[in-house]
Amino acid sequence: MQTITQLTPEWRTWIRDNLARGCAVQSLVDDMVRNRFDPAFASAAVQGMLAGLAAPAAASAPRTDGYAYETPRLPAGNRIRAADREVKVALRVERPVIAVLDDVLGAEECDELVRRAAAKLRRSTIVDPATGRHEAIADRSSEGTFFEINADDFIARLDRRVSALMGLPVEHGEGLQVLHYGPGGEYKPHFDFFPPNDPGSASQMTVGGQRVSTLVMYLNAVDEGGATIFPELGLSVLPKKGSAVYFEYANGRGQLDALTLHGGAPVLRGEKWIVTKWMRQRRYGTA
Ligand code: PD2
Ligand code: ZN
Repeated sequence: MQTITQLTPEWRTWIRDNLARGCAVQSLVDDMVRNRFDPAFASAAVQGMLAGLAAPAAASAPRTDGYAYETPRLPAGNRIRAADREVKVALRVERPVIAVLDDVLGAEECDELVRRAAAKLRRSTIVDPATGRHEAIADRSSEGTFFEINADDFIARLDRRVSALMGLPVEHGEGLQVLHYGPGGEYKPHFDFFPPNDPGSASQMTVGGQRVSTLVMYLNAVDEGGATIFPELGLSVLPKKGSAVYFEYANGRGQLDALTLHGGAPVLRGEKWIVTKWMRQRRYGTA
């Protein structure tokens, strides 16, 4: 049975009204699943709206759920000088803040990352919302591996470039994570921030605080499928070797943008390799 991974305006209103009435998150998720919603999507959607509602609404807040858009951390312009490389901006979305970027990595850099990662891939995990522990689940059918910040000259050069692009110091970054998806591999829609009401989030945020932005860089072109999807926007970014999609979801007030719900669509043919950088509010690494 095909499950639903998109919210209509009616469902948004239904979730918002019920949360405002004090209904339990799980009861809303259960109702949505009974109405054919994907369970992980329903949970992420309700948690995300709760995050938006719980955030203090500024008097000048431009959006109904209170997220105030500030100047993006990604530099302005058609081209961005990112440390040692000039990156081209192919697309910008203002609300939520998303950009598609070309030439973030050279072809040889992509191949080198794949070569290094292939030797030490492990089944990917997600953060269990209840415990904060990393668990392997069916929603994320990929394998991955991390590279410590500044692990060596090659990784340090990429960390510096990505930090310049994302407008935050290298030390705010988690180590680069390479992911590999085979045919059928996917990552169901989710938020990259830690939902404030999940019991497991606090332990994730003790070092570095909340995640604020993501850069997903594509290490190969996928034969069919494998787009990065933003279900709230109806936007699909197709993998292109060396290109990337950037999005940010936490502002200076600590509000979180639920419109950045996103996922990795199933790989229908071929394979997909990406490398991801997540930035934190504060210093995360020891670099
Ligand atoms: O593989 C992707 O395109 C993807 C999509 C959404 C990866 C992630 N999120 C992630 O690693 O957080
Ligand atoms: Zn993600």
